[in-house]
Amino acid sequence: AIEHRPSGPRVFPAGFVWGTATAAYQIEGAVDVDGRGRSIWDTFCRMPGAVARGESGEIACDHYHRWQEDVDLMKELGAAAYRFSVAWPRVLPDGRGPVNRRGLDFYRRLVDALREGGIEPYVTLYHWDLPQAIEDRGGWRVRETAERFADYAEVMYDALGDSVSNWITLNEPYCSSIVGYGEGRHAPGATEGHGALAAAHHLLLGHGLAVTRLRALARPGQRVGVTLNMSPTVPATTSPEDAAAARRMDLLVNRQFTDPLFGGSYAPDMAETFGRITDFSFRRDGDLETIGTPVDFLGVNYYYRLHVEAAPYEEADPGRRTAFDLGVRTVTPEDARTSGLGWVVEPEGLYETLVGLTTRYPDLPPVYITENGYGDDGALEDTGRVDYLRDHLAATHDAMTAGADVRGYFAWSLMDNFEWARGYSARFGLVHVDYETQERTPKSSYRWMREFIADPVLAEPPAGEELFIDPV
Ligand code: GBH
Repeated sequence: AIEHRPSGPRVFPAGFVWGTATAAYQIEGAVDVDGRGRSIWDTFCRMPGAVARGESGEIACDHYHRWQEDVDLMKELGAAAYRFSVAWPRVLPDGRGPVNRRGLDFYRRLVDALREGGIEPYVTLYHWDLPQAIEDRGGWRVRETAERFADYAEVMYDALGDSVSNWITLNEPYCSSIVGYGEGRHAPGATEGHGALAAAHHLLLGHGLAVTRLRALARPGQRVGVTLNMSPTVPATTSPEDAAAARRMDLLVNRQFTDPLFGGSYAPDMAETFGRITDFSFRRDGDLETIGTPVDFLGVNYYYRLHVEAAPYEEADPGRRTAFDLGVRTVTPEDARTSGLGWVVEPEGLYETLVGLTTRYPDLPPVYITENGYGDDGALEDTGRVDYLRDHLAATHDAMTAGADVRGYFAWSLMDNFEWARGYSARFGLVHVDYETQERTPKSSYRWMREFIADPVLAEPPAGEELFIDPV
């Protein structure tokens, strides 16, 4: 164990990057405007039962038209950075071939406004909205999609490379592959074992190819990274069965991605765990080298830990009782602190993630927390969100004291938005959005964050109180 006990207030270093994050399909709306092509999320949202109440990102926050107001909210917050994603089908309506100039113009306007406002853009190239035309050719199941992604990355660098210095290839390849092609809970809604693992591999490959292309074009000081969602797993009991179940879950969510990206090898237990559903025929010589192409930073999205117990098929998580039956069930520990959505709130999991990555991968690049946030039903007096942010910032600082090289933090999210399969009922914003009027109203958390960014220090809690509980 690493000693990290804080003494005195937690002071974040000068130059630490503060920002907020969003994603194209969750905020833009305007799905049929200016020549945008269709994405797999446009299709998925029309599948009966796929999204709560049949909602979709068709209008969302109408950010495509209201971006100036949203940039003003960021300026007022005092954030030095903003992480957003580009909708691939806005730029390449068929996923490849002719470029849609009007789509590019939107991102040009946005980037110019950000820079004028002193806000550094962090651009995610892929936050789940695959062009439907690419899905029709097999989507991430097929190798060709990795090549098309690298081509698209180059189109974006040509268009914005003069003004954007921070590029993120993928957001959460775990969700795009396992949740989308394996568990069927995200677009394209498939429940395939081999297909989902092939998708994970091709996403990693596409990332590596894009890094190589972007690196070849980049000017000095420009950087390329990738964002992963990290959820440490905890066995529910001390039984060896639960320990093994937690390890399978850790492989599925975390190590499947981090080992080839930063450890130079596929995770050693891939064959043992997934050998029944795939022969890994999608792997080719040289892929591992491409996937492991060094990056300038790792983006970590952290929300929760997963408490796992072994379970027979009939009792496994319903969402995972697909081609991905891993014999696991996630449980909420008794007395757990939970968010407005029932998610376990455990800042020590963020500490564990940051210190764990640092320990496990000696060549780990600097880390940015590219998402961290709290979901609820949208109260303006969102004390639960303030507590969540404060405690996770404390955990981040403690991880830095313990040796983790963390350079920035992006709160998810600037404003309430389309929360994927949950639709609009789950809200993560620092700013409330009224979807009838599109009125934006800052919440308590927005004001808290503004004060914190202006003076990023967490005072010591009074005796007897705790700012995030020490990890063991
Ligand atoms: C992030 O994913 C996403 O990057 C971001 O777009 C999203 O808004 C944010 O989290 C908040 O959720 O079966 O439909 O309940 C975090 C990882 C993985 C969490 C999928 C929710 C369950 C989907 N997510 N998970 S569902």
